[in-house]
Amino acid sequence: MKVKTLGQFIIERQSDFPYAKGELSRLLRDIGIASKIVNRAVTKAGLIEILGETGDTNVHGEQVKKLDVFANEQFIAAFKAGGEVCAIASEENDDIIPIYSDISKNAKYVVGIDPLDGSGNIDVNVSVGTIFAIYRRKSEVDSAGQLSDFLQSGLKQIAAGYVVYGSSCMLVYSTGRGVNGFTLDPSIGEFCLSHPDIKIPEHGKIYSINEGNYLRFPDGVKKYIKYCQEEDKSTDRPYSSRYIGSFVADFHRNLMKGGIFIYPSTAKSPQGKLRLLYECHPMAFIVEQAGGMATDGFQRILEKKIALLHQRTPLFIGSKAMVEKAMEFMREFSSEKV
Ligand code: P6P
Repeated sequence: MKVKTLGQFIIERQSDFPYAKGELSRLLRDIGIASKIVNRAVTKAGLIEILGETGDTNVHGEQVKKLDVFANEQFIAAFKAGGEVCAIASEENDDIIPIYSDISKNAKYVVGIDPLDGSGNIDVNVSVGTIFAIYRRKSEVDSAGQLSDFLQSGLKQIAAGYVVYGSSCMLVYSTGRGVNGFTLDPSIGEFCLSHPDIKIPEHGKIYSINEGNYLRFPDGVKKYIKYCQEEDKSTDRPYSSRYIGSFVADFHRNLMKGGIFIYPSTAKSPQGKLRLLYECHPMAFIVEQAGGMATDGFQRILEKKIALLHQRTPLFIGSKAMVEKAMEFMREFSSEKV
């Protein structure tokens, strides 16, 4: 098969954006560059003394791993050097990172990013990932971006994607015209188109949820889990339970094979654990572009109101028929609105 690099693909698809003068293309290129640098560090993490903890905790009170810090620095540096971004909202930073310089004074975009999701798994060699959401700024150009540029509906995303640092390094993104996956070919240092026009199967046989929290789940979630475990050959049940504890890896597997990932509200996390801006919005954008569905159990993720930078939300995401079934149980047994 003729190799098509990410750069060639972006230029080929540039005609999809007649009004864009290449800014989005350059922004996606910048993300690709930072991802390659992070991948190199992730694959060597055990060897270059970058493991272990910095001893700091991030805004969510979680132990910060050195690779978290490194990944965050790489993406921030790439966006600053690329000149297309006027502000960044990162899972690793309490507040937004405004960007204003000679090369970014006409920057049109802001980026929400989780630079290294699942970082608790780094030391045990489980796949981790980067998740990003790209919005057009609302504030005037020729100034740094502002908080209001990030508090937009998920429907306003102009692009979203993720990188999974696993058995191979894959970049999967959408600009609203389908979902395409690129695999890094280390021999040439390029992301090459490997999964054109990704579609998630309407039905799947995998459910992904941390059943350790079972006793604290809403009744609708408990009922859905039992539904997944019942014997019913006509609907391919019982399903298989697959949960790595690394959202990007769990999401990617289900996108490829079909399945549902659920992180519901629990007693410990009444609003769920995952963040709306830079985890749920981008993954909801992607899954819908691939024919799937993403809700908080009651409402479409992309239509939820966002009021806080690090706002959390319960998340039900994956194959459309499975998310719809789970929502039936939520309506019947957990009618409270989240
Ligand atoms: P739990 C990793 O810390 C993360 O943010 C996601 O990548 C993952 O899906 C989730 O938390 C796992 O959380 O509570 O099941 O360990």
